[in-house]
Amino acid sequence: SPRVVCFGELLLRLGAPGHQLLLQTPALEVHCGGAEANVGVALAHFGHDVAMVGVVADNPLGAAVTGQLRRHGVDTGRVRRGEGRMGLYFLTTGAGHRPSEVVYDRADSAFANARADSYDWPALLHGAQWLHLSGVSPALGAEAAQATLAAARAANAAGIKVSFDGNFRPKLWERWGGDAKAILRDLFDCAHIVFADHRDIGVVLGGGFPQAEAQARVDAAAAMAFAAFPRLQYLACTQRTAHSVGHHSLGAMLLGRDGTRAVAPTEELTDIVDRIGGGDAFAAGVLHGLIEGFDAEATIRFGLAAGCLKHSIPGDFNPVGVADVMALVGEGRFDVRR
Ligand code: KDG
Repeated sequence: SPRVVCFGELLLRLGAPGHQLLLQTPALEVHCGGAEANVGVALAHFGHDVAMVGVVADNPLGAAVTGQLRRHGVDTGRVRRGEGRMGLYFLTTGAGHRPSEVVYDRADSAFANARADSYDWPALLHGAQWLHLSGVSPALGAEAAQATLAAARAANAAGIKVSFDGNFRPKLWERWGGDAKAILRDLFDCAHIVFADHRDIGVVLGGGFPQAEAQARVDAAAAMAFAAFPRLQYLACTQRTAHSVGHHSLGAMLLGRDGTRAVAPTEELTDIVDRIGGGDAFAAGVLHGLIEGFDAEATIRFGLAAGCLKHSIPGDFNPVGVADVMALVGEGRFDVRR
């Protein structure tokens, strides 16, 4: 049985090639994505047993995406076919001072259409140690929100640790008018670790955080989260400053209820090829550290290194192994000795 189960929507991404605008040329590059699937693929490449739970369209597109996931080592036996279409997103990659742009085209997808009571969570989670969820799924509609919550609660009942990536997507919530604050709050309440910064915590717990230095704001947000959610043990986040589309500074923090506070030194990312999925690669890296029993310092450095590597790889997935991440760590900047 799988060690990690990821639940979420599988998406097709259609991107304008290079730095072109959408439909500037007749070509589109096809990649697979979906935040939770991205985490699953990264973990599979780190050598973990990962299974995906989800619903895809009953057509060749659904089969193709499922096949891609399988080829990356993810168990797709729990991905079923359902009524509805594959969700798409269109990507225009920015350059210089022109920002990237994402257009969602995913209403009525097989995943969004699936009824909450169509998942048998005890069976789907059987034998797992971790369940990874994100704020994307509950943003898709009432049934998807209920399904995500049912998954989290079933995991709690079975003693399976829940990893929750805030991934707040206002564009999706606005479409159906869901109560993001209340629903995300219930999900945070089930989590052992959240990937969230002060903005995500602000959405669920309210509270503007003082215009303090970035790390101090995360400290304040984490303290609020640990007080509000007794089950929560860890909060991890990256801290990003975008200088231009191709040049970002990226740091990361891991905070623990027990007072753990690990900060990975900020990296300069120049010549960014593709930043999409960077947060998912980071989450997978942190989960790898926790699963393997790295200390907090090593965990956050591994997570940040994994996230940084993703920026050099086209597509959503981060198909790199532990050795690739360690090689980056081994350059001295990411010192991950146990
Ligand atoms: O984290 C990457 C995701 O943003 C991408 O795969 C698309 O899942 C997606 C979403 O809903 O934004």
